[in-house]
Amino acid sequence: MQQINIHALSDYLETQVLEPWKGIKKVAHDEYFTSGHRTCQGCESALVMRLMIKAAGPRTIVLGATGCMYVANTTYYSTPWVVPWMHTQLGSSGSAATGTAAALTALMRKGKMEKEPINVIAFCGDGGGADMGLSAISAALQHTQYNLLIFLYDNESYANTDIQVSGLSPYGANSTFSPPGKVHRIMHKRWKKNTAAMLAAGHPDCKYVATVSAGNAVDTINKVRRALTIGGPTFIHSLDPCPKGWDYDPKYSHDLGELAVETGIWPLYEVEEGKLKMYGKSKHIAKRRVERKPVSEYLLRQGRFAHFTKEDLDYFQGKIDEMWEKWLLPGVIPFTGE
Ligand SMILES: Cc1ncc(C[n+]2csc(CCOP(=O)(O)OP(=O)(O)O)c2C)c(N)n1
Ligand code: SF4
Ligand SMILES: [Mg+2]
Repeated sequence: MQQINIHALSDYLETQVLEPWKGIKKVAHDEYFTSGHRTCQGCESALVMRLMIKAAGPRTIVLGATGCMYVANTTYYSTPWVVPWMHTQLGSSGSAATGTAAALTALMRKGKMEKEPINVIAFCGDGGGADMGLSAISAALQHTQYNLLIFLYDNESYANTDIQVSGLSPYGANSTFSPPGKVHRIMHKRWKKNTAAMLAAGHPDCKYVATVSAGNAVDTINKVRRALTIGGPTFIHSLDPCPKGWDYDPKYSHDLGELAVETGIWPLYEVEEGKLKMYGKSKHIAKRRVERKPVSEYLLRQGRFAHFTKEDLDYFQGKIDEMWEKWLLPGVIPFTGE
């Protein structure tokens, strides 16, 4: 069997250099996620797909795990994707990304394809990515010989199959698996997994991990561009308000994304080659330049928390206060020293 020299493969590790776009006016007008999808009105994840591929550009292959962004975007004979797109199984965004990047590398090495840096992006939902596919994502982030981006769009439930609880659903949220009852008001008692920080801390060779919110569109775009430029396996986690699962009027998707950041529930940051940088309002919160808004301003605008009492709101607020006031790295790493 022919031995493959991993170092020789570095010839094929060139990436596209995608400079950041400084301000909304500089953002390209080209669209690669267009009409033809059937997502709900106000679906933030659909906007996130549009921003993600706008940032990456036309020389990109997108792999999509099962979930809303597969089912609603790839109806027979109709798709919004203008770039090559392939479905992959619910838990396999990590393996599909690694396999695609490896295949491109092999084809270029054998001269069967022209040598060219092609972006490989695999997206997954919170259920498919942070629950079922976590091990495959972890493996992908260790394969430093490949360029790929895993993009997790987090609508905080298994939405496509009618809003079941995932490991990223927030404490207490009403879902089809956790409806509040007369005996137990709070049915979902697990705290949301700290996914981006877990992956950043646990994969020291992964050069780029970031969190985004589409309310901050230019930041979202530029983080995708940075991940693809820096190369190797990278990871981005996006919090996406979902009118159906979160139960609010679709016109408030943007507001809720902003509120998640302003209340400190969703910190915006990036970890590039081990260096942490907070972004936007999260930076001001971390530096204590601005006060966090009360979590009730975010929670009570969503029907999934309509059953919350003062006791539940206080519990939630206490957990968020702890995250910013007691954690080793406020908002990011949850240890406390002696
Ligand atoms: C192995 C497997 N189990 C279950 C399903 C059924 N299923 C399809 S989509 C989905 C929900 C996925 O949730 P998430 O990854 O959060 O994406 P979302 O639907 O929220 O966009 C499930 C359970 C499946 N397709 N494959
Ligand atoms: S259920 Fe939520 S994530 Fe799925 S298409 Fe509707 S708004 Fe988007
Ligand atoms: Mg989901």
